[in-house]
Amino acid sequence: MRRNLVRVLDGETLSPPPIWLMRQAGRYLPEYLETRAHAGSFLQLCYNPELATEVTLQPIRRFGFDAAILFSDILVIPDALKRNVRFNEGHGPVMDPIDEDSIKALDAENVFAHLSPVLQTVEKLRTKLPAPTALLGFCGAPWTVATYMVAGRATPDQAPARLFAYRYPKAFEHLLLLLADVSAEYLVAQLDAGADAVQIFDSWAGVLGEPEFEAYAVKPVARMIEFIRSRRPSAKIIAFPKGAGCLLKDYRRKTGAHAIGLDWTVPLDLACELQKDGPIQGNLDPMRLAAGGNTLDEGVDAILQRLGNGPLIFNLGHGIIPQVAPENVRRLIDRVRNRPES
Ligand code: 1CP
Repeated sequence: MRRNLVRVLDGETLSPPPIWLMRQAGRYLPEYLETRAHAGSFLQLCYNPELATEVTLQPIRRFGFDAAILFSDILVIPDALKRNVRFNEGHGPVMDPIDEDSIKALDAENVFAHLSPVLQTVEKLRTKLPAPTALLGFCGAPWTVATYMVAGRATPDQAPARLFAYRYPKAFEHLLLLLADVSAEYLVAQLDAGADAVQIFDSWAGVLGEPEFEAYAVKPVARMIEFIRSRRPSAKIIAFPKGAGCLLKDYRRKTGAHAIGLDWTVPLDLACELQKDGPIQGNLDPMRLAAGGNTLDEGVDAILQRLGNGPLIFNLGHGIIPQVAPENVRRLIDRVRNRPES
């Protein structure tokens, strides 16, 4: 069966466009909070195929999105690389900050044994999802994952990783290459386990200057996509370089991604230009979803008017925030699927 999301990734224009939302499973849903309380820690939830399957399915049951995204996190890779990742309530992720010597000592040997519960979740999901619902796998882009590994925590601008990369360019490049290779293999494994497509999240691409964007955001993602294509030529890949702005222009050609995820700051004119080269995904401001009402409707209508006549996957420009009322998500989906004639 050719699922709608895959049809758009193949270049088709669908009206209405398929819709899913980044962070569609998560803290804005009461059923998520309940399951999470049973799991113990957030990471235990990620590594429990039964419960991770359940929280992936929750937004599908409630809203009938066109795609489910595997419930996991980009930081399972540093966790599998033994960086002692923890998620402390209210403080975001923390891990042991990496230095030059610990980069040399990184050992990718047992990464796949460690990640096998996540791959079991993908297999389970494919048997439980409704047939028309696409399943998305994902990972973080090497730059974004490296920023957390260097700082050992969330930061507002990834200054520690930017500084580290200038001071220790060789070690930093080694880290990016290792992450690219492990992550590419991980995505191939997710595709083999039943994912219809995969998304590479480069959430921190926007803090890089132009030469650094080329070296740290474009090159490693291009390397990953080349590897994935060499193993699975029909693999469908979405890349989301958040905050890339005008550097988005050559990103698809340089990385080889099928579809480009756009954050909410990307002007619809630029989005239209990018759509001439292939499918795009995005880009409603998550705060419009939180605000609801006419603010939400106007944002949806503007996107559909400008981008609805080309290959589009409707999404937010970044993840749902925990304060969002579930009824706003219902309203968004209804608006996308049954937009009044203008
Ligand atoms: O339950 C909780 O309190 C934990 C909140 C949470 C959730 C629900 C975290 C911690 N991760 C997730 C799940 C998650 N993370 C998914 C699941 C699928 C879905 O979208 O429904 C995905 C795809 C991610 C990806 C992720 N994790 C990214 C890339 C996307 C983005 O938001 O930019 C990043 C940067 C992370 C790191 C991370 N994990 C969690 C938090 C709070 C963060 C961000 C830390 C920061 O502020 O820098």
